[in-house]
Amino acid sequence: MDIYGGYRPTLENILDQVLNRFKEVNQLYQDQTGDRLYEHLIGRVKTEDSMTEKCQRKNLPLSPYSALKKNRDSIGIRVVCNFIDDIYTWIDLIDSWTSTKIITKKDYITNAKPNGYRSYHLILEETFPYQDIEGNNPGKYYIEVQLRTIAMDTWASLEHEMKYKHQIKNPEMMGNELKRVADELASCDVSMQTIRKLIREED
Ligand code: 0O2
Repeated sequence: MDIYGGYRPTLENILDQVLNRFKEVNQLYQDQTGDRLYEHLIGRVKTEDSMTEKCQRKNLPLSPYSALKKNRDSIGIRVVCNFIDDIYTWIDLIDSWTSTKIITKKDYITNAKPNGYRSYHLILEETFPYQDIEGNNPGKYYIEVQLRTIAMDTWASLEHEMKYKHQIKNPEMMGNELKRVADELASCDVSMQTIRKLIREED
């Protein structure tokens, strides 16, 4: 069964447009200030298997409506920044986009998850000139945006890898170790931020 009900090309198209917008904003910021607002940017339409698994996990019917409306991360973007401040600059910028509505904000940077996961998550709602699953045209689509520093991203990638690909023999010890590393990396992020501030004050 096609969990996206034929909408995948539309989702890919929207993803491209949103990625281009982030690239343009970054370029404009760089032209104006000399600094980049992200180190790298990635995006994906969630795979059919992953969306199917998520619907099953949440006890949702396996339907395009569940995939596109009940779940709001069919389109996902990850903005990996050099410094913590850049994440909050992005949030202010996105907040100012008149065509985009931020419908949820989850600040796992100020409030890290108990396992040490840090990131800032937004769900955006935006109208595009394509019919949506409810028959509206222009249609409403959701985009999940994850904003992180390089250090947060490194941790999340390794933690994800270990959690899903390895049979952990001592999960409690590994969990404690991962949490310790997450806290050390968070402390490095704060130090790097302070160094940048000091360098900027010298200019
Ligand atoms: P994938 O394959 O990365 O897309 P929701 O999505 O709202 O139904 P939840 O848990 O409320 O579920 O959303 P939340 O907290 O915003 O987190 C969703 C995404 O954040 C996950 O997507 C992961 O990408 C990432 N994430 C959250 N917690 C962790 C964590 O502890 N470790 C790592 N490595 N990533 C995390 P998916 O759909 O799980 O997977």
